[in-house]
Amino acid sequence: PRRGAAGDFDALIAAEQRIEPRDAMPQDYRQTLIRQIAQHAHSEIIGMQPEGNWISRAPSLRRKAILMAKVQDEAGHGLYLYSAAETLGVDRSELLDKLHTGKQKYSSIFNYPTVTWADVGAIGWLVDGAAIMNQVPLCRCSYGPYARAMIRVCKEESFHQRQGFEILWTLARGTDAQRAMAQDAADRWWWPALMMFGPPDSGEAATSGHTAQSMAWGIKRFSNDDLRQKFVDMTVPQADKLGLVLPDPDLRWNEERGHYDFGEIDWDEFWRVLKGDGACNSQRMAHRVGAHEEGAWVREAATAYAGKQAERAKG
Ligand code: FAQ
Repeated sequence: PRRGAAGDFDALIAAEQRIEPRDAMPQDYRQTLIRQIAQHAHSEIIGMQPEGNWISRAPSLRRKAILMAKVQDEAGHGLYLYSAAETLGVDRSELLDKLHTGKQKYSSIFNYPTVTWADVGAIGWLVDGAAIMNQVPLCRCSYGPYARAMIRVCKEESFHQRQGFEILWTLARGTDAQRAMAQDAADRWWWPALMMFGPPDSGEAATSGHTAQSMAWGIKRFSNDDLRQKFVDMTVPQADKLGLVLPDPDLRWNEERGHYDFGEIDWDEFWRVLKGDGACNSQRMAHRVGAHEEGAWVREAATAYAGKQAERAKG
């Protein structure tokens, strides 16, 4: 298909070709991408907080160095994603304002507290595990800059997932207290990790409103429930290897479906957390806004420096 003229968009999508920043695109496609990419970027930077909580208390120098590198990776992911969003004609500062005033969201998962060191392991294993399941298909997303950003992000997320698994592996083979700590973390993170995939595809309560259109546009490649099922199927055998029990009495292999069946998710909890009523929502936002305000001088200095460089280049 040709590029650039109105009407080419549908042909490019039908031919499974990438949409690039200068291509014509429907306003709703642009807005959907801005919403999703911004929410994704916000999740990456807010997601630094729960693990950042443990940097000063990591149990060894090696663990501390690994955790610092991981949290720094999340900052990097945020930066690629804000850059990808900017190719759609929005400004990063405008997106941050929307985060800070609650007009844009970040992932529900980061409103849960990290109360023990094992939570750092559970985040790597379950939260990064869910993130990878959701993000690998986004490497084939129809919007070029988002798809390309996802390739590197996914490589780093796989490393994060393994480091989380390794923390829990070590704890699960430690003392009784360490094993109990690992089990407690799995108990608390399992259900919230399943909620990361978003509301169900169908049902009586609120469902995923954006999936059908996003799939037609090649932004999403699988529905929320399909990805959730893939995640359960991948994770149950890993829990067995760790010797941890997932907190769901209804979890069992269904020979006929070729998938694990699992119990009801508490969608009231999910919507409550989205509305701001999770354990850490206000703490996360206060910390983020505070960090942004304290960083004002850095932004001012960088702008002044860039101005001076531009002056010098001129003359
Ligand atoms: N949290 O119609 P759908 C990470 C909202 S991983 C909050 O299904 P959609 C890595 C949704 O926005 C986490 N809100 O929506 C890491 C919509 O709201 P609206 C970030 C949620 O977009 C690990 C409404 O519910 N990953 O950060 C959630 O088609 C460790 C209806 O939902 C991404 O963002 C939720 N969990 O599908 C970092 C991946 N789920 O606008 C640090 C990219 C749904 O109608 C440490 N995003 N909502 O008011 C996506 O793939 C999609 O946006 C979904 C939602 C699948 C999340």
